[in-house]
Amino acid sequence: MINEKLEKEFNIQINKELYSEYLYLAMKTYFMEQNLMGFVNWFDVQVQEEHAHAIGMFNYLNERGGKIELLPIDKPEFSGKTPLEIFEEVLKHEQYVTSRINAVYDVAEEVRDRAAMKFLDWYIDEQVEEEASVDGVLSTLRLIGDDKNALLLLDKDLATRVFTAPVIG
Ligand code: OFO
Repeated sequence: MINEKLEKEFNIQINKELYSEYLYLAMKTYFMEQNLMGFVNWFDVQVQEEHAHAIGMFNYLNERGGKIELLPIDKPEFSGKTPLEIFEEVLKHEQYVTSRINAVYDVAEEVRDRAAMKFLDWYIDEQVEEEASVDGVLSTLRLIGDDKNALLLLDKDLATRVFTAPVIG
């Protein structure tokens, strides 16, 4: 049976992952409007990844005998008006999610739940990858500046991103 405090943290984190899915779905609409279909693909993959992150936690909490409580998902908000500004927000969001995962881990450590700590290691590694992948796109967007042709080349590149269902835990 999972500790109650940790159960609460898992439920909050399931909600954060579902919010991430929602946020990236919202951001995708900006790129749909711009007809930047490679970026749209990038966000499609991101949406699927966030869903997998949420379900991974959902399944784990259930496996540990925890009570799943689905919390309300906030309306996704972003204010970026350019690809660069949007990716700056994506990076900020991923940094926030990293801090959230660390907070869940801290509670697992506090209640000495070694199995949960081991499970959360996957998410800690995943956040390193998430931040690096977003940072990569962001650096390219900074180099591109106002060059439309270079932006189209990046769009073409992002069209190649493929979703691979992760094996979590
Ligand atoms: Fe779930 O990694 Fe992004 O938010």
